[in-house]
Amino acid sequence: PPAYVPNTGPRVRVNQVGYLPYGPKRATVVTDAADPLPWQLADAAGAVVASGTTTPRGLDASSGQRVQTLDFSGYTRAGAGYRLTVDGQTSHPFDISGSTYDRLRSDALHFFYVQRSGIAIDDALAPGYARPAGHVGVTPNQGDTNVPCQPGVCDYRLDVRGGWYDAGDHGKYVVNGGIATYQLLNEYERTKTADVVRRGALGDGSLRVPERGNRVPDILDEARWELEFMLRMQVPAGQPLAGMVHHKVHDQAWTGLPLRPDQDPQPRELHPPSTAATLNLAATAAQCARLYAPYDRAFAARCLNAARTAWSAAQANPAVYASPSDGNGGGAYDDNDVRDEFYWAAAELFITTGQQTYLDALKASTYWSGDAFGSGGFDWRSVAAAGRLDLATVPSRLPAADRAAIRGSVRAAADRYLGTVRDQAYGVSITPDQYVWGSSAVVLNKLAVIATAFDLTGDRRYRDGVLEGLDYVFGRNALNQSYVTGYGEHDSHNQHSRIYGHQLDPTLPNPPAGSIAGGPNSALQDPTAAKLLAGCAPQFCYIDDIQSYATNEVAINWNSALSWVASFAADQRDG
Ligand code: 9MR
Repeated sequence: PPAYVPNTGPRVRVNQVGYLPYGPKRATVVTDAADPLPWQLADAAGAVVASGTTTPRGLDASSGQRVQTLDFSGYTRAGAGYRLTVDGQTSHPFDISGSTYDRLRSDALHFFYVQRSGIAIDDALAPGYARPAGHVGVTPNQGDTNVPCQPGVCDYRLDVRGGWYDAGDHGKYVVNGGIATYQLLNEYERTKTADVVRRGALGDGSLRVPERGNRVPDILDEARWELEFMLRMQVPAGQPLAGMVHHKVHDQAWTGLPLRPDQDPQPRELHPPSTAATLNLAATAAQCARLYAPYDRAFAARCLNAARTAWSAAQANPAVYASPSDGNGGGAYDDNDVRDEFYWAAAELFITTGQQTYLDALKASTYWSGDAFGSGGFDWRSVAAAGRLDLATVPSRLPAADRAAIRGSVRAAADRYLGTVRDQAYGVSITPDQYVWGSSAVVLNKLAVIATAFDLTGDRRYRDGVLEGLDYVFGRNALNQSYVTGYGEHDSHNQHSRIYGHQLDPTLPNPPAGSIAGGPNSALQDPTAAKLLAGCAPQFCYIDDIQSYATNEVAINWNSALSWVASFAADQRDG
């Protein structure tokens, strides 16, 4: 028998949070029945308000289950506490509401505030999460205000305070900080470029951050916390490799759980610069230059200068790779193919400056005509899509014919990803082989591509695909699991984290509402998963246990994906 048998609840699987009145509404039923089954939708009072029959889908490879699907999109009346009944099983309750994603839009961003390093977390802003500033040089901390390099790497020390803790550890990585920052900045920039947006929803006063009331959109305040950190990671002028960016800063050795950041006694070390980290700064600092210009011209200018310096340094040092074995005390985030990072950085610099040199670099890139959208979407290691999406959506001096081709490539990728949502009986945007470390973000980043196709075309098939794809995240899946803390009847809340250690110490909190778990990972890359989940079908390779870092961690790049898609979905309330 398997070592762990999850409680998967009723066999009717729904989005436990809700459905938009004018969005798609589908559910999946686990059943051995071969023929279509009758289904009923009941309101909170138990009255049947809609009914129909299911569609058999056969054996689902992602779960190993026989399943059927049903569609109640035709029912549009808003309300709370609806339930579906099929095959003698009644689903968890859910809402039909235009505000289904409103709270998630801000909660998914609030996660970043609670993850901040270098600042005391204020109980008034984050009740239950107050803690002293982490890594500001107060004992027992040994950084991050005056951090030496690993032996032999450099002779100087840097003040690299601030930024966000990457995930459940206390490390801070420029590769990964980069994609998370990109995604928050793009979430903001989308409010200027897309048609269907709720203006002001990300503006000043929208988030629980200390900077609220400063007349700067709060999402920009949050992203700036990481930008300032990444800027500090740049090798100073006059030093060897000046302009390059240190790959990461973290503890010399792994610490145990739980451990509040301010109590971390480990020595901190700067790891060698890398071309990938340098280009992550070039790209995000170029975004910074255009987006902060209306609010803080000096900061925008500082960003542009850093972006240009980083670009030049990367060109002079195009193949400095982080070592895959540099994984003690922090993640490796290794990547030995930086053609996509060059493309992304060139794209952001070109959009911001309009300068020919960056267009030339784009045209020389393998990604100029090559496919930026792999079957696995995009992630911290594969970032060509980030550049491609921005070239498609942000006004620039790109020649019209080139822009048309780029937009066509976004639509083509969205069509492929949409095909997956349709093929999968759980409506998920990934194929059975794509349940990898951080699969939740693979799902969400594909949805972001589909969403961008909607922004470009207004074609509702794309919008509906995004909304249906989200249902998987909130419970329409083999485990009946909502992967977002505080959302749904059966939510992930024991994610791997040194801060949110409630499972190990009841005086500590669970992750804040709006924190997404990494999600099912067939490779079972931690001892807990390996022991308890051996032999699992892809969707079952997940456990809501704090020890399972390979299936159940929190991370900034996963929450940035959730945040982007949540913001898109919240904008779709009126149909
Ligand atoms: O998200 C990263 C995933 O793509 C890698 O497969 C995995 C192993 O290298 O590392 C993940 O990132 C982790 C990082 O290395 C350290 N901090 C926690 C990150 C999330 O688990």
